Amino acid sequence: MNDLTELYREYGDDRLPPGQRETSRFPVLSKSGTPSWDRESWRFEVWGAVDDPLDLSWEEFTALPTETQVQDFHCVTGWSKFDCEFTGVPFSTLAEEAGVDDDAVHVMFHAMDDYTTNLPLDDCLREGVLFVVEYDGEPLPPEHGGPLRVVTPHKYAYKGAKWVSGVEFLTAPERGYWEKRGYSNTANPWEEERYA
Ligand SMILES: Nc1nc2c(c(=O)[nH]1)N[C@H]1C(S)=C(S)[C@@H](COP(=O)(O)O)O[C@H]1N2
Ligand SMILES: [Mo]
Repeated sequence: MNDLTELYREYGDDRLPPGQRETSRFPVLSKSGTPSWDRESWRFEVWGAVDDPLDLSWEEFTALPTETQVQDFHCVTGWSKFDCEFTGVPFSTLAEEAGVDDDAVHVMFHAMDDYTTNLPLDDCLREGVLFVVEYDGEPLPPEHGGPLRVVTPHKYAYKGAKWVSGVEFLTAPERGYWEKRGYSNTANPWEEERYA
């Protein structure tokens, strides 16, 4: 088990970012409800500035090596949940599988509910960025993004796409769903980068 709860030290003195309150619940925030999926037709794709685009079935995806991490979760609406146990495939593992091009600088995550969110490639390659399949040792609940979601402990949680279906590597920055609608593009919780 990898403990990432000390990650805040890079950004500030307090584990709880400014303007946040701690909750023990795990609230659900979705722009448009929980999409349905089935194991047979589910696909996960990687495309764009890569040598080997991927198109994986659920069986193929879950054959990738996973790790379990404990990390904190910060929602831009003001709550933080400490000590979430997530099991998943590190972003860096998928990047290696796909062979990211030298000119890739940015990433767009795509989700089954037509949500998108973007991050610089460097931010994605950090240890805490996981494609999560389990929460607290159980399959990720559908309302929290099951079967597969992204988590980004160094950013507000809108940078982590629930129901993620694909990753696009880009040679120039682009903005995702909330980033186009007034949320901060950079989303650092310790700088309170909430709205642009
Ligand atoms: N696909 C998708 N991912 C999403 C969202 C969404 O609406 N659709 N909402 C984002 C927002 S604003 C937050 S705060 C977190 C909430 O995750 P939770 O519902 O598990 O708490 O998911 C993020 N990822
Ligand atoms: Mo959010």
